[in-house]
Amino acid sequence: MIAHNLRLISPIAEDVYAGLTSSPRRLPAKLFYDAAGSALFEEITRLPEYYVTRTEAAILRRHAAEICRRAGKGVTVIELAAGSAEKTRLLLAELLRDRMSVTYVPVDVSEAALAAARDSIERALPNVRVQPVLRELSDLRFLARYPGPRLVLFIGSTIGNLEDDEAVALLRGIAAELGPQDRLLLGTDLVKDLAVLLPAYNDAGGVTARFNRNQLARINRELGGTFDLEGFRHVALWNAERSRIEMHLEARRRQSVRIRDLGLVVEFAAGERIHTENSYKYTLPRVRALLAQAGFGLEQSWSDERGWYAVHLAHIR
Ligand code: AVI
Repeated sequence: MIAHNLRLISPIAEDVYAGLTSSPRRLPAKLFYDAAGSALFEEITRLPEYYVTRTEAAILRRHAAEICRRAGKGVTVIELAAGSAEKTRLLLAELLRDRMSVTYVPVDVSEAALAAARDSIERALPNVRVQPVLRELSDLRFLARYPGPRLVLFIGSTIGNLEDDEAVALLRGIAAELGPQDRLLLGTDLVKDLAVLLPAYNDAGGVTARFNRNQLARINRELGGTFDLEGFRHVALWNAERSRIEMHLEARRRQSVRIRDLGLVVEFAAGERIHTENSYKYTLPRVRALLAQAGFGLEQSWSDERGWYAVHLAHIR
């Protein structure tokens, strides 16, 4: 089957075909975020083990005034991979202290997440004009449509789900659209004790396992797959060499899965894994280096007392 045919079948067909026929097998993390996966991710953000969201929110709450002062008064706020935009409210509320209205542009691949973001922001902050944009982050030229000064948010540790070269390419794409008045606010998770890291990706209630398996459920729903979800074990491990948490789905037994719309049968050996996600954990020098490679200078970083997470304000150089 040839690639352009696959694209016609479904937007996920090409990635699924390429990933499941590669060795080792893999599926791209963006496959998590259909409506069901986005809802599961929201559940993850509220788990006691998942410190990421809570820690970032605390940093934003504590430093909102300074972040907004440095970003400038009249900014348009554009949030990449916005999700439910829960934490962004803290910044928008702060901006509204000095202004009658703020324009907020959440950008995401999930229509459901954008609708939820719009509803919750409009309900909580009626003076915020929400202008959702449904798209992937591969082409950022649309940023030029919005009046400056702009504050581009890439928070939630989303950068951690990208490889370094992808992260730098994305940051470069942002930098290319920004002027000297504009700012980037970047949220990064930091390297920490494994006793904290591992449970965050393997919670006792099994929500992360369901989130992981939703990739298989989605293939069943959208491409006529026959994955038995219970036939795959959720695996989260720390790769010290690469400084990342990896998530995999491991076949509990030998099995054969048919994916009708791809005309594909995949044979899994017992113990064979599908690599579904990387979540990189950074140090401050590494963040500074990534930003520098993309043409950004670091203006200020804020962290929590335990040094688990950091938020960075950057400008183009
Ligand atoms: C969206 N992203 C930052 C999450 C993370 O922590 O890497 C996705 C996630 N995967 C498992 N739990 C949460």
